[in-house]
Parts: sequence; structure tokens; C-alpha cells
Amino acid sequence: MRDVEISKAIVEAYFNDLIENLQLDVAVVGAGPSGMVAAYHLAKGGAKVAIFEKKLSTGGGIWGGAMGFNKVVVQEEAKSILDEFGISYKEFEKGYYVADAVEVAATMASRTVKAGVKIFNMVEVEDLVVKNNRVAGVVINWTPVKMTNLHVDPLTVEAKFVIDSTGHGAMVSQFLVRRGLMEGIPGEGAMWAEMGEKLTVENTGEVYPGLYVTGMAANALKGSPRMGPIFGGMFLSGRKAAMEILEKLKK
Ligand code: 48F
Repeated sequence: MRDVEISKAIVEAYFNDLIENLQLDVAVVGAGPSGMVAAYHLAKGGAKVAIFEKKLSTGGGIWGGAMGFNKVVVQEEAKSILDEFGISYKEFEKGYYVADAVEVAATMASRTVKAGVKIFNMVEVEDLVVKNNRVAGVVINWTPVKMTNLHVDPLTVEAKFVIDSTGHGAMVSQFLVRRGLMEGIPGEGAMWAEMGEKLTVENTGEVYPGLYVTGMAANALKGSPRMGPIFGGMFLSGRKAAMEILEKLKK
């Protein structure tokens, strides 16, 4: 066994993936629940899609359940998404299903990758490409470069659509706000699970030509309530964005 062959295998495989994913139908930013569900459905629908996730791990806010009690709750309307991913759950009482947070995060990542989505972890989206008043891609850099504040230029990925699935901070939409291309973002409202869940789905959509928002980012843009450890709204939001984008890609 030669060490250098191991290195060559990694470098060649990684850069083949990177080259293949420099031109996408959809670039999803953030591998939390809404981003993974969106990417999964897009890939199933035949779109070329990659997720860029700044952390090492995928799953965003799934892993810790609530206060580190690693269970998540899903309501009736979103149970079909647990079924679609093959995630097990127990009925707590009518309409409230409880799933293991580790199983949700791990299974979702696995099924998303197997659906054909390339996930680039440890890659931060630091800006957007905007051409002729339309978002046309993402600007990426290594997370350690961003963390250490090194002066290193990024790379560009072309995409027909970008999805901001970055959660509470709505980090991608903030790039447009900073340039005066979008109104200021009020941030999420106070806790109200029922309203937060409903509005997460309603707030999901195209917020600037070529840019979609999902999940908590969608609520942050509208000042809608947070909802804590209930995840159905995140799943339904991801699926809604995917279905709308697939329709637009057909045109
Ligand atoms: O926060 P997150 O899980 O987003 P979500 O899909 O789900 C929210 C829930 O987890 C939970 C909740 C449900 O009750 O409220 O909070 O809306 O995942 C967002 C992901 O985006 C990554 C971040 O590391 C996380 O994994 N992310 C954030 N900014 C960037 C990014 C960036 N600039 N580039 C790449 N990834």
C-alpha cells in the first residue's frame, strides 16, 4: 500500500466532483432539514443539485432535538416525508409523531446523497453571483479560510436557482440586503409553534429572481415566529421550494 496513492485517490475524486458541480440547476446553501429535503426532491425530479454546508456535519439544528434531548416532533401533515425517507417514528398522541434526532439527521443525509445530491461540507457560501437583476450562482470558500479571516479569493459556482436554507440567520439573503437589493431582514419572531410552522411553509418561495428561501430563513425574512423542536414545517418548506423550482426548470 502506498500513501501517495491514497492521496491521489482523494484529490482526483474530490476535484472530479467539484468540476462536475460548478454548473448547477440548483445550489442549496445549508444542509439543515429544509435544505436537505429540498435537494432530495430536486434530485429525484431530475435536477442537478449540490448542497454547500459550512460545517463539517450535515443536519443543522436536527441533532440536538430540544435542549439536547435528541428527539424531534413531526405533525400529521409532514409524516409522509418521514415515510418517504424511511425514518422511523412513534405516535406520541394523535397528530404528534416523535423521531430520533440522530436517525433523522443521518438518514436524511444518506438518502439525499443517494438521490444524487453532492454535498460539499466545510464549504461556506460567502456571496452571490448577481447578473442582470437575477441571482445566477454562489461564491464559495473553505470554512477555515473564513474562520481565520485569511485574504483568499473564492471560487464561483453557476446555478439557475439558489436556495437560502441557512436557518435563523438567513445568511444568503443578507448578501442582497447588504447591497440594497432586498429589504432589511427583521429576523425570527418569538416562539409560537403552531403559527411558526404554518408560516414557514407560506413564507417559502422566490424572494428575488433566482433566489428561494426555505425553513427558518423564510421566517426570518418575514419576522414570523420560531417554533422550537417541531420539524414538519422545515420538511414541507423544502418540498414546496423543490416542487416550484422543478416546474420553473421545465420552462
Ligand atoms: O439551521 P438549520 O437546521 O436550517 P433549517 O433547515 O432548519 C431549522 C431547524 O434546524 C431548527 C428549527 C426547527 O424548529 O428552528 O433550527 O431552516 O440549518 C442551516 C444550515 O446552514 C448552514 C449551517 O451550518 C446549517 O447547517 N449555513 C449557514 N450559513 C451558511 C451555511 C453559509 N454561508 N454557507 C454554507 N452553509
